[in-house]
Amino acid sequence: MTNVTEPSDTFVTRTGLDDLFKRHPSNPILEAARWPYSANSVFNPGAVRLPSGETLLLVRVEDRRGASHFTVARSDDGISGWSIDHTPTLMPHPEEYPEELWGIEDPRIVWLDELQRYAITYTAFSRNGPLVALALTEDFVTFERRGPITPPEDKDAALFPHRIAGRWALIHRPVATTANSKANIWLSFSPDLKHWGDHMMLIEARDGSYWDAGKIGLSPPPIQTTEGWLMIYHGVRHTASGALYRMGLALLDHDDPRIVIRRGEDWVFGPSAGYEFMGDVPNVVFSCGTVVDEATGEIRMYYGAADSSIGLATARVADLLDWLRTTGRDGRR
Ligand code: BMA
Repeated sequence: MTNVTEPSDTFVTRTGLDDLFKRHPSNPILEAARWPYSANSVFNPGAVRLPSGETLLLVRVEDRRGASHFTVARSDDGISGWSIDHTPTLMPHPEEYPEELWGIEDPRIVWLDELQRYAITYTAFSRNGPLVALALTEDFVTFERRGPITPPEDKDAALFPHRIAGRWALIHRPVATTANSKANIWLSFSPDLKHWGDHMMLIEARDGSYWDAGKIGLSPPPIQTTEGWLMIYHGVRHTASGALYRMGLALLDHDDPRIVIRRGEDWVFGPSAGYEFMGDVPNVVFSCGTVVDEATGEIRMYYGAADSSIGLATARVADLLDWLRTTGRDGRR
């Protein structure tokens, strides 16, 4: 007879968790030191694969004042040989868009078939606080700004690529004005990309010691899979040495994304490499874009490391879904 408690099945299935995402050996793949013009840091890029097969990153570049803008970087293989615009691609334009006074940040890109254009939802930052703004583009050369689509404080937003039951749907992250400033993920609907309503809380930050207690937000745009919309979201843990940003998974119903089918309890990707531990904001991995190779089922996640450089991590979509199926829980909590 022994009193030693056997590990539970749940524990056993959690081993090997670190292998879900694999860091690329040439990480960080993009850094300010290799930028064609003076920049403090390059991070949190939106990502898309163009019809030509090229990977395009819309990179958040922070200048030495502290304000951010976006610059396009293109690569044939999505890993190396980046061709970077020699001047900023999209600058804040506070004269016409005062909400961009202190910069534009964290773009999420989605191709909208109906409009035949890419939609970029990004954070516009000013003394009124961060809010979500929308711009449309065909070619990442000229952009049509549609202005703010949410009031502050709100960020971490992405559209779904097509209408759902006749309306556009937006995932975003408003911050509550209650004493604890709890920040949950919300879903809103619009007939025209301008007027938004039927707001509902989609996924709630957990409590206590959880990695995603108190503050969560969408990371890349939702990813269409055979089992529903795969959502990679970030969670923030407040520690004695500051905020710790990690990412976890949830799955939304394909036809009705108000339904949360599964939510993982553990984080699946967190800082562990030197360039993620050290930088302007240590202990941060933060993704705004993925590219999925339909033929191989591989997902490439581009992410900001320590708000300083850009890393690439890959996983198999089937493994992420399998992990959610075996270890996830039902529902939004
Ligand atoms: C979040 C966002 C990200 C940033 C992260 C860590 O609130 O503003 O742009 O990477 O904080 O600083």
